[in-house]
Amino acid sequence: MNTHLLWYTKPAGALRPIQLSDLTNSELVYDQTPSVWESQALPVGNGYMGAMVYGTVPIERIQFNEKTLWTGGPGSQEGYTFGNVPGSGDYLPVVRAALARGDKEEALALASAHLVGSQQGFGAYQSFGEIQLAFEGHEDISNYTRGLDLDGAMAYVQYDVDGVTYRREVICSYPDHILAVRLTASRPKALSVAISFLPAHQGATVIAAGPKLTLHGTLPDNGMIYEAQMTVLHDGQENSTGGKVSISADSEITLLMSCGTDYRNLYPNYRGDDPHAAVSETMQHAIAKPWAEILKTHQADHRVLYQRMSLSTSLDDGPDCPTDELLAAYQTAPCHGLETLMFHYGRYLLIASSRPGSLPANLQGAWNDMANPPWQSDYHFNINLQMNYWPAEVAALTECSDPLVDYVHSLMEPGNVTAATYFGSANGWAVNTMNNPFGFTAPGWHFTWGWAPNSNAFIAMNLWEKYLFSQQEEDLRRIYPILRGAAIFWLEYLSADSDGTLVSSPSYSPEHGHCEIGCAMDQQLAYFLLDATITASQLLGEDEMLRREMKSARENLSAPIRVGRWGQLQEWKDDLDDPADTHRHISQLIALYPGSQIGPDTPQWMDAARTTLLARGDASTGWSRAMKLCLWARLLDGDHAYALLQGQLQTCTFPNLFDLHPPFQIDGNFGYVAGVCEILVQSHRGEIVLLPALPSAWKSGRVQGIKARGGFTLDIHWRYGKLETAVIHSDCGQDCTLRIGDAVFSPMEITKQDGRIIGKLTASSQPLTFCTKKGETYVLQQKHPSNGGGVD
Ligand code: FUC
Repeated sequence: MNTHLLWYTKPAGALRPIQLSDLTNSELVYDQTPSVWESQALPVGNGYMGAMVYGTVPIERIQFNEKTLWTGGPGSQEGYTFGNVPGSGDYLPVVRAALARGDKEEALALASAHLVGSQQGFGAYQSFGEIQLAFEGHEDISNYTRGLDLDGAMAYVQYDVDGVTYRREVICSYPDHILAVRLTASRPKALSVAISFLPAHQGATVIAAGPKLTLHGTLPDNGMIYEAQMTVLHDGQENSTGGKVSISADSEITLLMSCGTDYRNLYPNYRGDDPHAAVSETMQHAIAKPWAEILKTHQADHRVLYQRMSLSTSLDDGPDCPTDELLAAYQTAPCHGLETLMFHYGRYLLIASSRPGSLPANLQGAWNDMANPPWQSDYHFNINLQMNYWPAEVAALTECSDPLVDYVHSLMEPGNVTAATYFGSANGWAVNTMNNPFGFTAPGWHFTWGWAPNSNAFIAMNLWEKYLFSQQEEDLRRIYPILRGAAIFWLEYLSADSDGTLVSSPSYSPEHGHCEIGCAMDQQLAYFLLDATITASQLLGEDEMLRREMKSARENLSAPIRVGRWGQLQEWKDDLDDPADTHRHISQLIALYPGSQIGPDTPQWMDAARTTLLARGDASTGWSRAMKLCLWARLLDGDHAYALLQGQLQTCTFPNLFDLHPPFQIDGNFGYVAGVCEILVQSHRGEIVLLPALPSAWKSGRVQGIKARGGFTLDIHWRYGKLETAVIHSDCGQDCTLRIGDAVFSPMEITKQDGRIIGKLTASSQPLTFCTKKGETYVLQQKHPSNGGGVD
């Protein structure tokens, strides 16, 4: 099978509907039937824009988004204060005092009343509209197929009517900043179509003039101006009336669509220019190019990122059958090709939803067809946004995390007001559980999910990882002010507990509780952040005084990791964990993944993490399964990690391979990619470990282009469940420390490019450290290559 292609023999809406009860034993009951949009349509995107292609006949529907089209924020009818409620911070000492005297009920009541934000004007991510293409007479069709080519970044639909083959291709180009649709017919003069724009919001106007349609509107809620222009290039006749453009072409039609809003990510107004000029200019550039050039530029741009990695986990990928059938069959007969396809799909989705200059990927990436999407399709900082970017560095898509760096930077100014308003920090910055692109940094409007001071540190972890992988000073300089501001927040927010140690108070383990002092996640993230910022300041030779303060705070933190009475890793400072608890958040294991405080050299903590994970069980919602996949990989248990991976495909994946929470939430797609990478390579504890958690089911395989911290790119080949060869490219000339697990046949040798042997490694031997030169390649292979002995 082609592991870079999703394909179907029916349009969206005609696949067998999914019964959620069949799919998931999720703890969140979601009683809506999944929509065709979320479960069957296919996504294209260029970071700025996203579109979902239905592949329907006789009317094709292409629903589209532009990432900045949001209700809420400044100018919102409801009013907007960035969520901040002045005076809230007066209650911080009062809540702390209640906790200090052990009155948790009183602390929770006070916190619920006062340590909350205002929901006013939070807003939601919006659908922009839909392009409809009506093909008269295309009722009786045959040989229907549609698909999404991940390598070519193109959705397509093809079918026959009366002996003519019709094909449409849809792309969303980053270099040209447009959506483009190409229509062809195999017989001259057989192609005609009526094209219309359906705006998602009332009050928008659509004007058709010549070959052009313009959709223009202002969101009633916040006055945001939006505009989309579509130009139809063709070689036939056109007729534009009643908001539609009808074309009868000789052989081909190309639609180009550009759209934008007057949003600008600039505090405090978040408004820029009317989008008309920019949208028109983009269109002018695009219409000057033939389709072939637009396509070529688009695919070349996409492939620079997409082709950096390749993966196969088996000699036999699986049958060449439609993706929905493959997924259905996976319930009983898992095929490795689908596992690989899901991996490539996650990489594709990140490229399509996060490119330099765009807003970051939100809860649904770039795709939403509603006015009130689940959780506003916002930026959630208590796991979801972080998970979106977990694959970015290790899966060689570092450019895709650029929007995250810019975005977090933009939170510092509004976040400083929130830090001062709620957390007693005049000089730091904060963000909490939920955030919109208008600087909403306040706690959420319910304390029990909305209070999340650790969010700044948690997202800083993604940024720090960017530097750990790239080793570029430029990255370090970009992220340092963000880390520094977050570290200052913690220095000012931390308070002394009765035992004299520094704690986060109040703290609330995400979505789980209780109102406590020093929950594990807060303490672990404070530790991580201080530690990383100390290192960063040392590397840059800056902030010596501050560094001293950070060191002292780090040493005085209440222990971030504690082992409790049933051998579990404690979620709270007090030993409160319930062994029967199966909550989806496992925030106390952040130190295992994505953090790095827990590792094989801390066996007691590894055991405790395992005990916790076993108690929580495998069943869960989409993102939580993906997180458990990453965690089991870090516990070096490949078979358990694989069980999670399989479970995600069996219970949390729609036929279009979107992850479901339910409903659709994209974090699980990204967490899946990160988890597969953790299975193949780990590098979070100062050494590169090859195949640390290889599932026994993945007998033979190859991964190319995977990244390791320290600036290395690896190609790894395994056979019979054992490492065959590894090629290590040194991207920045750092020393390399390499370890191989038990999955090797015989002693292995590492050689330089010139063939000289650097050293030997055997199963479970000590790691080998060697110098590398930037740009050079090092090869690890068996000393006496085996000719097998097992079964592939
Ligand atoms: C977190 C999770 C929920 C959901 C929401 C968008 O708060 O606890 O399960 O994923 O984000």
